[in-house]
Amino acid sequence: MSLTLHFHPLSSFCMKVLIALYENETPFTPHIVDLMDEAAAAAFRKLWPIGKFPVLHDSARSRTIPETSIIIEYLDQDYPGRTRFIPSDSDLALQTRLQDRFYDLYVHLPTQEIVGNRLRPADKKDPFGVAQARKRLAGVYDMIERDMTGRTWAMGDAFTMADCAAAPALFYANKVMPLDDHRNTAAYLDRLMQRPSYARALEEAKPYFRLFPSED
Ligand SMILES: N[C@@H](CCC(=O)N[C@@H](CS)C(=O)NCC(=O)O)C(=O)O
Repeated sequence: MSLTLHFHPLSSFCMKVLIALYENETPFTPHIVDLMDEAAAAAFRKLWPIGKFPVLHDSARSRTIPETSIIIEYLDQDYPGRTRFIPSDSDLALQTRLQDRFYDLYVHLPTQEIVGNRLRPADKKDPFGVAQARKRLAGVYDMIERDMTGRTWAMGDAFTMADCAAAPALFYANKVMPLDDHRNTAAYLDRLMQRPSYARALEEAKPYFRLFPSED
């Protein structure tokens, strides 16, 4: 088994890659990184000085691959399975990458901003940043609601990298700003949560959910 994933089960971006690995039952060695542990964090930064996880290491090719979208593209290219994450048609591939960027940058990052603010000390809160993030989420919820009309997955009938990105982004976004009357989006999130690959990642994260900050 040449692949090792350095990750944490509670981390939303790590879930994105776990979904891709579980979709194709790709064998890998899981290595849980506790960033609160100084030695573990220092060892992890040697692998990827930016210090954000997940990071995939492939000992067969001596490659260290950071960044979720790049990891999923790498898996699709070098360890393909029954679920193809990037369509072979070049236009559809571009649209898939756009959807992936959309969920990462405009759903996932504002959600991270809101959660991150909850973890800040009382005198270091950023209410303006949180208000901006909530405004961003409100706008993108409306866009997703329109886009998901009559669609099963982000790209239509096929499950792709865009859905790997959407699942944890929408899961945590819904926790900090409920989807409420965005019915197509809520139904899409339900489908994502029932997808066996994501259901498994959520099940494995359960023991850590008590660490999620639920209050602003
Ligand atoms: N653009 C990165 C984002 C990864 C990311 O933000 N990971 C978070 C966990 S969800 C992290 O490592 N946070 C710890 C830190 O920033 O110190 C990717 O797609 O891999």
